[in-house]
Amino acid sequence: MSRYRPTPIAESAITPKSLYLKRREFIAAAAGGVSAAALPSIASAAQLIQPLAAKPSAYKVDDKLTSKEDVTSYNNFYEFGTGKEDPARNSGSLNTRPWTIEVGGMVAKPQVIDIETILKEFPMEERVYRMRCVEAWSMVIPWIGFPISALLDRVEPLGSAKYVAFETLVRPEEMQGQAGIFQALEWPYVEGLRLDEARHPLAILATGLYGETLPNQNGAPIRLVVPWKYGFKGIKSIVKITLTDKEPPSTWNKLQPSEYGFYANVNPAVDHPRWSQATERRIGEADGLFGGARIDTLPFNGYADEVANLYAGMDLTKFY
Ligand SMILES: Nc1nc2c(c(=O)[nH]1)N[C@H]1C(S)=C(S)[C@@H](COP(=O)(O)O)O[C@H]1N2
Ligand SMILES: [Mo]
Repeated sequence: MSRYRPTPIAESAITPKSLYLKRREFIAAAAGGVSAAALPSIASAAQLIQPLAAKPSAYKVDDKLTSKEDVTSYNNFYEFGTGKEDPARNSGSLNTRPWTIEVGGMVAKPQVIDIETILKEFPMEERVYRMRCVEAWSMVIPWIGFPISALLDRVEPLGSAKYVAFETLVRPEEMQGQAGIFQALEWPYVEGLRLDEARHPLAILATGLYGETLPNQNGAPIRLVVPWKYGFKGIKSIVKITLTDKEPPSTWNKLQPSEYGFYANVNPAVDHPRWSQATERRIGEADGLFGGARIDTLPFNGYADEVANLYAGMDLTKFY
């Protein structure tokens, strides 16, 4: 395949700078040599994973699927620790029932919707999407979900609403990354989209993958998937959605605005200040020195035909 490239980057090059600086500060402050990596231990409960029926959809890609094993064991979910294996190891403690999402703000019909209602009333589809993390690794994931648009229709956004804000759960008793002295991020994890981006048919709320409900490490019971944007936009374990007229805060943008923009559209032409975005490491594929083949990154992650018109007038050689 012409997209393959033999240009590996070191894993050590991709830890966000502010994070290792914070970690160093923490180590300096901690008396008695407490390890910053040591998270408080929380008893693990069984995960609630069930078969989830979904209609096949026209949304698929030619790329080979990433194995379920890789999709569910190599994750970013800092509420459970900052290591790639931490979420799978630590997220069994999260109780995903009962679970509600509060949908409000600039809407005619604010409501609290139970996850069981969502699973019953929104028709689930399988969507095979590429997922491109800003750290330059990628996967191909068979999600199950439904367009965010369907949920928005239910609450009837007012004409004044221009953005959609999302929030993850805060529950340190069950999320050990929120519990210790070292806190990697400010909680809750927050994200946002422009209303027209959220209304795009590719933007979904995912409730499952590989034919089953979501494992906790992937954002159970419901998370955002916006395949043309860097992975950090795909906020997990959502409890609140708010329609607003102002650009909502975004966790990584707040932490390091020079490195993570609000839009965060996948763009091989605009490098991260500390590494190239021209290529990516496809997890699980042969030949890569760091466990994944190097392939070219595509504009809008390969979804330019569908979404580029959302950004007409924006200079796509610029960082946003
Ligand atoms: N709440 C929350 N959502 C999150 C994150 C996080 O740390 N917390 N990490 C983000 C990042 S950086 C990526 S790449 C994706 C990873 O999704 P996956 O683990 O299902 O592949 O989740 C995103 N959503
Ligand atoms: Mo990411």
